[in-house]
This record gives sequence, C-alpha cells and structure tokens, in this order.
Amino acid sequence: MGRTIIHLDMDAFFASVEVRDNPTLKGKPVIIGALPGERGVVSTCSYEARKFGVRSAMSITEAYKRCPNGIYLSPSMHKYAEESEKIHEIMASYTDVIEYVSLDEGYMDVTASLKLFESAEKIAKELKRRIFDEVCLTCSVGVGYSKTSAKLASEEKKPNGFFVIPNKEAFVNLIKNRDIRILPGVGEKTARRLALQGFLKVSDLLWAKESDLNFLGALGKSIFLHARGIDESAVVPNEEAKSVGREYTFQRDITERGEIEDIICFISRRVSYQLKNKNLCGKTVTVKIKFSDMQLITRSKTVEYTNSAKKINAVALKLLEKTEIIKPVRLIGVSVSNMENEECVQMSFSDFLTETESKQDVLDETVYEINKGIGKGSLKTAKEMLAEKNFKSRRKI
Ligand code: TTP
Ligand code: MG
Repeated sequence: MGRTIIHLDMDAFFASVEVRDNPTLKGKPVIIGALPGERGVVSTCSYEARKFGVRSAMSITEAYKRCPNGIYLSPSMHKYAEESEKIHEIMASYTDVIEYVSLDEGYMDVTASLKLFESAEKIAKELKRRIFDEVCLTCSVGVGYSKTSAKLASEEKKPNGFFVIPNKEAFVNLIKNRDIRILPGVGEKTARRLALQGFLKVSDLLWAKESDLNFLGALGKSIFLHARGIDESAVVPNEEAKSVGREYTFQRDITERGEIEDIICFISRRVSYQLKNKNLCGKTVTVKIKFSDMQLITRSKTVEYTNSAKKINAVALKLLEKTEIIKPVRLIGVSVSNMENEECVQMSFSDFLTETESKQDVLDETVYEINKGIGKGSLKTAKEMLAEKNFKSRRKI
C-alpha cells in the first residue's frame, strides 16, 4: 500500500520568531547570526533580507555588504527551542509517526491517520492554521508519497506554502529539467563530479544506467533511485528508539576534529536539557557520525545513569576519540538511551568521588535551573558559547 507523508518546515524560523516578538521588525530585512564586525555567519534571515541576496551560512561581512540597512540580531536558541516544542506538540496531534529533523522541520507519516482525518490535504491545512493561530508563525507544508517528495513539496511554494506531489510520475515531471543539485545527497562537490560525466540536469540521469554512477559508490545508487522518484526510507519516530537525542546535518562538510568536538559539546547540552525537561536519566550515550559518502557509524558506551551535560559530553568525546575521522563529516548526532525516571535513579558512589566532580554537577544543575527559569539560555560556559557559534555557522537543517 502507498504511503502518505507530510513534511513541515517553518518559514525563516529564527527570524520569524524575532519579528513576531517585535512587530516593529515586520517587513524589514532581519538577519539572525553573528553581528556586523564579528567573525561568523548568518544563521537565517527574513525573506525581505533574502531579496538583497543574504543567505544562511554566508559570512556576516558579506551579508553586511549586501544589506547594510538590515537589522542584525544574535540568536536566542532557547526561545526557538521553546517555540519548536509547541510546534512539535501540534504535529503530534495528527500521528505518532513523526521524525523531527531539526527545531523547525519534521516528517509525519500520516498513512494510518487518513481514516480519522479524511485526507492529507486536510491535515496539512489544519497544521498550517493551528500553527498560525497558536504560535503566530507561518510554515510550509508538503504532501508526498515518500520523504523526499514531501520535502520537495514543502520547498516548492515557500514561504507559507502548500503543495502536493502525489506519485513518482509527478515527482519526476516536476524536477526533470532542474539542476541535479535538487536531489538529496548532491552537494557542490558531487555535482561537479557528475558534471564531468555529463550529468547536469536530473533528466540526464534518466538516460543513465545504474552502473554509470558506480564511481560515486553507495551515493551513486541513492542518486540514481532518487532521480526516478524512488525513496523507500521510512519516517523513523525519534522516540521509538527510546532515546533522547539530536542530530544535525551540515551545509559544508567538517574535517577538523576540534570542530566536531565543539559541536558534540553543543549537542550534549541540548540532549541534557531534553532529558531534564522530561525528568529522565539515561545510561547509554551514543555518538552518530555520517561521512560525506553517506557511510554511517555509531559508537555507544554504557555508564552510570546521568542527565548532566558535562557527563554526556565527556562520554561522547571519549567515543569520538576512538573514532577514526578519515573522511569529511556531514552529520553529527548524540543520543542517550536506556532511560529511567530521575526519581528511580539512585545516586552512585562515583557521584561523590571527587569534590570537583560534585561541584561540577551542582554548577550544571544551577545553570540549567537559571536558564529554565529566567535566563532563557543566556548563561553558558565560554566553551559552550564557542561551540554554539561554530554549530550555528555550520548547521544546515
Ligand atoms: P531552515 O529551515 O533551513 O531555514 P529557515 O526556516 O530560516 O528558512 P526557510 O523559510 O527557507 O525554511 O533552518 C531552520 C533554522 O535553522 C533557521 O531559522 C536558522 C537555523 N539555521 C542555522 O542556524 N544555520 C544554517 O545554515 C541554516 C540553513 C539554518
Ligand atoms: Mg525552515
């Protein structure tokens, strides 16, 4: 039986939250990221700023050249995370099968929900209306028969868009005359390698044999199938694995081990917040790394129950230490599994091992409480600030 998938993506997410909270910014070019004069990049910008050629991941110096009259703001990650929770909650009222890929984006398999909600179009339109009424933000929603088609559909009419790609034929028709980079996994580098073989548009691939793409290894096969609208990948609910985690794909591949460490530090803090918000502790930490050729590796270690950012980060870094990074990295994830409610977890002897260790725990807990209460993430360690900056400059979705 065919599947029906919805992909939802918020419009200019960080910028839209800032405009919503300060209506004097409405209609203006708003740029979120580093501030002019700083080293760093654009996280995102309003559609008004995009008219000046400003884009995510562009250096802030370049953005300022293109849009000197823009309004430049630093990101407030905690505010965006809170809005994201509300959006995720609305999405969860239509199906249990949801894969959240980032704060502002997720796939919903609504195949089984159609009996209850009539049609995917109806669910999609209701999602848009509720997010607008309850969170005062707009999003773009795509309906497809696969994850790739749903994502393409949501991008098709951005911002505040809605589009349906009902089947493979419609998918191929829509993209056949477009640049090959529209296909998942085809970045600048792969596009250049494909161009050398004469593959520029998607239609060029439709004449190819699968073996013509062998030079790209596993990625070649995936590109060959995507060009024909074939994508069997399942929507994997984040909770199904009974773990709490976050993973991010990056616009540009990462080669420096130091950068990977910084990003793991940032993600560990986010995972710790998620665990604490749910009153959970876990004892298995997993690091996931996907290389630019799509090879995926995961490394896990079971320790004592914890939800401390510092401990999760320490275990994750130990796992990284044992991992060979011989190829550019495209995705990094950290998760914690084997969970128990915080109340059920007895303190272990090692919690009292050294004075520094227990002081660190108290500090960690205090930072969490302040951030949760009034600070909204304003309190962070210097290392975390660096990690967050690095993370933002790299992040894709
Ligand atoms: P996107 O969904 O890629 O972008 P967007 O929501 O700002 O705009 P669009 O309407 O095109 O969907 O990313 C979601 C958020 O993630 C974005 O608001 C900011 C953040 N982000 C970064 O920090 N760095 C990046 O390079 C990108 C692409 C996004
Ligand atoms: Mg978005």
